[in-house]
Amino acid sequence: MTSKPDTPLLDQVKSPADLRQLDESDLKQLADELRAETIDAVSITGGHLGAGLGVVELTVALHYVFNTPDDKLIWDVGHQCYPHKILTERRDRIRTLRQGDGLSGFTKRAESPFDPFGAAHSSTSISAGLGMAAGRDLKGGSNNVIAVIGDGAMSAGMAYEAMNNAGHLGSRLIVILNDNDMSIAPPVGAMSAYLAKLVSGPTYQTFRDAAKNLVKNLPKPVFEKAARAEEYARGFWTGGTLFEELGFYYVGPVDGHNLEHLLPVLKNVRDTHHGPILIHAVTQKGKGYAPAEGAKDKYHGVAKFDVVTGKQAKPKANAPSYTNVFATSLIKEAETDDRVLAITAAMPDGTGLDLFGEAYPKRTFDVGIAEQHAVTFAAGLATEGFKPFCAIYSTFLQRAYDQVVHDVAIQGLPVRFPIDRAGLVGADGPTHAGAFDTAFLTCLPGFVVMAASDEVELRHMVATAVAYDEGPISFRYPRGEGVGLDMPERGSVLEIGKGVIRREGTKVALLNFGGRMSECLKAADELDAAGLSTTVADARFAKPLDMDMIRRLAREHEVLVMIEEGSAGGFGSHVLTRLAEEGLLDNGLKVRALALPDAYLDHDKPDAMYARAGLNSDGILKTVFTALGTASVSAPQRA
Ligand SMILES: Cc1ncc(C[n+]2csc(CCOP(=O)(O)OP(=O)(O)O)c2C)c(N)n1
Repeated sequence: MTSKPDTPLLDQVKSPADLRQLDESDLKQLADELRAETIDAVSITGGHLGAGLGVVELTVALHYVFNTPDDKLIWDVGHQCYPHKILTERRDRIRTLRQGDGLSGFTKRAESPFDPFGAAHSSTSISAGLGMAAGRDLKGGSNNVIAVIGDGAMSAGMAYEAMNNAGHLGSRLIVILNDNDMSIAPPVGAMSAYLAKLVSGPTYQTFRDAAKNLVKNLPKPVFEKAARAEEYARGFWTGGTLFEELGFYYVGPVDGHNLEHLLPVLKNVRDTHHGPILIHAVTQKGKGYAPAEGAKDKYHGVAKFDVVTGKQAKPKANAPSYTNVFATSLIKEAETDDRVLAITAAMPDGTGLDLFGEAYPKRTFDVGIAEQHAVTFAAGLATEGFKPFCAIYSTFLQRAYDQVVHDVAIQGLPVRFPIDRAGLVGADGPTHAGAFDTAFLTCLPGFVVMAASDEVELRHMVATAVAYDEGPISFRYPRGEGVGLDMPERGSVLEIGKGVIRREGTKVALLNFGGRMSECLKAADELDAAGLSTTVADARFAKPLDMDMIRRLAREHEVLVMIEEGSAGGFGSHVLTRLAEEGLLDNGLKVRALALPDAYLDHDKPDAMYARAGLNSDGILKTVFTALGTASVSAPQRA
């Protein structure tokens, strides 16, 4: 394709098929335009920026060399895929990223054939890719499968499980290790140090390429012998790599921003027929945009921003975030109890444990993206008499469920689980929703399960978790800021399994578990105004349940509604079971359980998502009126 003068090349590229018509010499310009387009789009939508900027050249090179979507390209986590989306028929919608009805901020199968695998949680790409490669082999296919995985994602066990299996299966699979020496925070651990060593080693790639080209031209028997010698030389020169020990052919390190280096390497790999191959590409997070390159987190996740200055439009908060309240509460508790420890799985900023780490560096452990290990590591600390707070977002705790059950709960070990991002989280969508923790923890014998209904309650729950040493205990709290209450200096220890009545009424009882309390209070105001005297109770505990309080609510009201920002099978389900067991449903009590719907809700503004889920004051009112059979009477009063 010849480029029209003054027309951006990007305008000529709707899909990778167009890209492949360009001359190789045009690709640098295309990459520059793609980078500018990515920056401009994210300045409008907010979202993940640094990771995408680091893979612009890689994205161009991969789609140029490989025949996507027949060749399968899998992005680990998927947060770096915005340039990929722009090149794969989605440029016209790129400014809808992460908005309601817009493009997802991650790869998503339903969105495009160019996204062969959905992601958002890390370290799945090699497993998924190997499955695709094995499936292809069974079908007698010949397409390529390429998994791009970051050095941060490479800290999770799953990546090694996959490589171990790949080395054994021997299927043709291309893994690109995108090594930018960053996770969200600087990477931790021996693997990160090992990669740094590989990168800083001699530029043996040149030596090796030369050796390889040489041996290829030899007659077959001599070639075979020399190839073995080349393998030997490689090991001799580099000391071998861990990847080679696992059965991968290791290529690299290569400069992931230099198309002149990348293209020949990718073509070579495409045209040779090895089993599993790992290309070690070295990139820079935030590359090509000065404010990102200079930022501590390399602009991992950003709000809307000004492209010229890089200044982000963070709205002014009216109250401290729940995350901040958790961190400051734990710091306070740790002052008087030196057994309090904190553990994060590569999320020091997100969990607030960066603050705890500043106050108590020796009592803080960042274990890398390794939630399973984090939980069992915490269990080990608990056996030594410590009080580990294993702070993992609701969605990422899913990955460590067997560790929670087998290593913590069955042994009754007092590990504390602060569970941030409970409920719907907005722009990150269904993969990040904190939907299931209440359901998957309340079914475990001996677990204490709490949820904070506001930031003061959270402070109390931190104090309660410090004091509770009899077994595992969790407390969940939502994303975002609290409701703006005056905070006590220290939290009070709550009585285990006791709720609290927030306001007394006579006809309707709203029994809330967690962050929907302000919506309950709003609904109660409206119900009172409609002549329906309403009680609002804060359950505090989903396990053990406060059956004294629940019995009272059931006996003294006509309607009882349970509300929680979690899936069915959680708090409301347990209350219903107990009410049924005790015969409290036999006397005409109208009971409803409001939870998240049985669906994966697409990304949107949190309020819009909660409205869709029926978990706002309107939803509560509708439920009460429907239960009473008075929906048509109340509607005009509310308008
Ligand atoms: C299981 C899991 N834990 C935590 C996260 C949060 N997270 C998203 S991206 C990221 C860092 C990934 O680092 P890396 O793989 O090096 O990619 P980079 O952003 O540097 O390109 C983390 C910790 C996640 N997505 N999945």
